[in-house]
Amino acid sequence: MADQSRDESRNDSRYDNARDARWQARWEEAGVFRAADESGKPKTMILEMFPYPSGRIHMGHVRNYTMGDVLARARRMQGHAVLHPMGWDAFGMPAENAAMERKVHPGEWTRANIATMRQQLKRLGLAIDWSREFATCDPDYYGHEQALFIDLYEAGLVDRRDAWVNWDPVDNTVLANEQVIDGRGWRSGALVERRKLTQWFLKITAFADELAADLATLDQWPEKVRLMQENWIGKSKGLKFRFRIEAPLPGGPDGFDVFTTRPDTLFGASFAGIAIDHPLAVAVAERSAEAAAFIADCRASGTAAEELETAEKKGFDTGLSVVHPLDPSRRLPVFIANFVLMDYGTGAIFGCPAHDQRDLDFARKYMLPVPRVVAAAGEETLPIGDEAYTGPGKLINSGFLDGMEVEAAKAAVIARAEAEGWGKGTTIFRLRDWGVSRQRYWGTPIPIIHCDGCGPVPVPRAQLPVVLPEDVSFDRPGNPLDRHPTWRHVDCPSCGKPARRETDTLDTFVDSSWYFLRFASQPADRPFDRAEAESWLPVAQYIGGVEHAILHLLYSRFFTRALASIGKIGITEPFRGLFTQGMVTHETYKGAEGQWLEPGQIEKRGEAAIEIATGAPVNVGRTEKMSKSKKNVVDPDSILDRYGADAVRWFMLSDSPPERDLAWSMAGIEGAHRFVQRLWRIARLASEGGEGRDEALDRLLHKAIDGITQDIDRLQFNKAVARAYELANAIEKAKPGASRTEAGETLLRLVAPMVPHVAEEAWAMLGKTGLIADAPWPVADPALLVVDEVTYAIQMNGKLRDTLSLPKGLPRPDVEAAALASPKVQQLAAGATPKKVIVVPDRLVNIVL
Ligand code: ANZ
Ligand code: ZN
Repeated sequence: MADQSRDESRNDSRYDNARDARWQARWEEAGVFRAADESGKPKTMILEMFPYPSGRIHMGHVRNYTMGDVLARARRMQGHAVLHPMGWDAFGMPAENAAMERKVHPGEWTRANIATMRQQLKRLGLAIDWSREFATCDPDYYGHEQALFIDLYEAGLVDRRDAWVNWDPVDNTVLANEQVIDGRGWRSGALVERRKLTQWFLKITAFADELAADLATLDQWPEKVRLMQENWIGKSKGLKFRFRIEAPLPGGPDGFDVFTTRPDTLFGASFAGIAIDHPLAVAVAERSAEAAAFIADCRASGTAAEELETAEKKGFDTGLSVVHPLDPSRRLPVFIANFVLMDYGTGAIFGCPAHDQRDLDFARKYMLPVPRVVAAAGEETLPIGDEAYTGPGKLINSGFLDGMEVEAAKAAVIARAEAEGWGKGTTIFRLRDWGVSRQRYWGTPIPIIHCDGCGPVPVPRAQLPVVLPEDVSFDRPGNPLDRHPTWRHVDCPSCGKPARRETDTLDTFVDSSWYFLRFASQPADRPFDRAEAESWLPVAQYIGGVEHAILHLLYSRFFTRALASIGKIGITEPFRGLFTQGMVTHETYKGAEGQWLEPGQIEKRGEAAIEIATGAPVNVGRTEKMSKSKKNVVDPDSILDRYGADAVRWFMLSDSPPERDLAWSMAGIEGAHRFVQRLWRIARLASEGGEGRDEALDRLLHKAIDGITQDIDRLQFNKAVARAYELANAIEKAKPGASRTEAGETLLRLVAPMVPHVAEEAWAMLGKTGLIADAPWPVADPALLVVDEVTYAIQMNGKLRDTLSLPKGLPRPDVEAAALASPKVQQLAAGATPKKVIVVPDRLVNIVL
């Protein structure tokens, strides 16, 4: 087929992108990108975050998958066995919404989208092992996920407990926080209620400490992502202690625990605060209509942490008081306070207004005292104004702590609390257990059966997968699994009596928390084979959007670790390298009536533009992320039709550093298209052959090999592109000859990972046997990389004996060897072996005899 291709294209003056499909078919037939256990080769897994099959591929996907593809192709050429897979994150809400809106089954909608998007991706010529493709909605995939869920359940890493949820009373469903807009359901517009429901949780908090600590080992991750994860996990060290209530409510609790990160400020306490959901607040509200009204009022104005951050501080004085643990003669009033969260720490605090801003705002409003207990030198008598003092200093007005620095005072209070038995040094985390229950149809059924006698019982493994029923209706709101006539009725696997299937499905983030394991190994009878998965993992380079910097990555890290803790896998971190790419953006256009216009509806006239249909002037707006709502999207298919895969790929890599946004422009894609054609012409120049060398071109070529190799290693594709342009320019200017031929052929190999189709075609035209995808990666000759010469002073025992002109940046051993080989040195040394040779790079060598 190579020869045929050569005959057909040999005399063409252009590369015809109709040939893209032929090369794609050729790769597929030859199984070039099948990941195999090629013995002796290093194994490298390159992964881009798998797409949600929403309908069509967008330019963001194109950019993401092109980057991964360049790396995967380069690694193959560099002699690695490469695994570069693709699949579909196929469960989730949009499919159910489509089902409700268009009366189509979510599965049908999803499958159709996958078919479309797979075809689109294939047109890009990605070096993917399609034999490993799967969708998370395949019963085969989610059946294995159910098995893993049961493994975790049996290991005690799954929990079932009550949790507050956002309940939409019209749609009869639980809403995620993002689905609540201004307190109303995003679809129904109904006022959302807070309800307590029994939910399934994965115990991610059991690994909170490790997940935080091991961020330090992820040195190939962006610093900002590690920081975001660290903040999300939110480790705090402090003191947990008990306040005793002086006169408890009859039948009510006699005290409560608080958590503080500032035990040093305990003498500055002027009140205690409890959350509106705190058991003591509930007990107070049972006896006081006023308290109940206050709590209801707080609840109505929102209880999410972000809302409370900005809300006005409000409190209700319970009339109770607690005893100060360091000074039993003092009493502190207890308030129900809106800024205390029930699900952090213990749900209760002591307020120290002088040194905490929220407490200060609160104290000013309720006219509580503001005693200062920490002061910088000279500020001991300075009163606190509107701003709490949170800086360093020494303790004052604090009995036995007076004169201590903050850190010493913290330790002293913790030591005293522990010695006297009223408190303990504690570390807490902001991270919460992962609520995975969704009252939804289109997800992995949770493999549990509820029996009145036995409680929750896991589905026996032999009965997996628990398959979603096909015959469901979406004509009514709520979970179709709940109202299916037969699906939920089963016998208890344990006692055989009639029982009920769990109808909650798993959060789709569970599906994406282990898909890399299934890509690496896909036995039929278990989720993955440990040894095979370990041979590919951890993923050498993971690439995706920064919007997944927290949840998806944290859940994947947790899931891997949880599986490791039960001996299923021997790695704890799934992704060794992580790269977060920028977005693809485009100008926005508005017509005369203020309506959004698509790029295809306008014509640019310099900086200005007109609407093609009407000739009316167009308002050219900001360059923003491509989005359907602003109509500033460019459909990959239409660009592929016109310019071919290589031009699109080249443009995606060329204009911006990959971590930054890339502004789509017609000028950019046209420039990329021109470069693809230039490559073709360069290949034809190379095919002319010739004798004679051109040293300058040789040097430039080897500089390009060295530079492009490093750029690709660092994912700095735009730099690699710039170097390819530089080399192309030089080749076009060079005279025919061996150097030009060599440079042309080598350039093809260097850009093959980026523009694989034209590279294959040209390779074949040049009469090369085999695919360029399989060709070895060029290696730079170090001798051709050195540029300048420098003069070295050669000393013996500190005395100048000779000077040598050597290449700048020459490696130490070479410098040493050159110095020892100098005739003058040889003569003076007279056969003695030097004790030591000191090399100061690019300056001097001192030989100590
Ligand atoms: C007394 C104190 C004095 C505090 C002071 C701070 C400064 P991080 O660092 O985020 O862990 N806190 C504890 N539990 C809370 C809850 N459930 N809702 C709202 N606030 C809570 O913050 C720990 C501090 O946040 C704790 O230390 C507590 O206030 C407050 F000068 O205790 B502190
Ligand atoms: Zn039973």
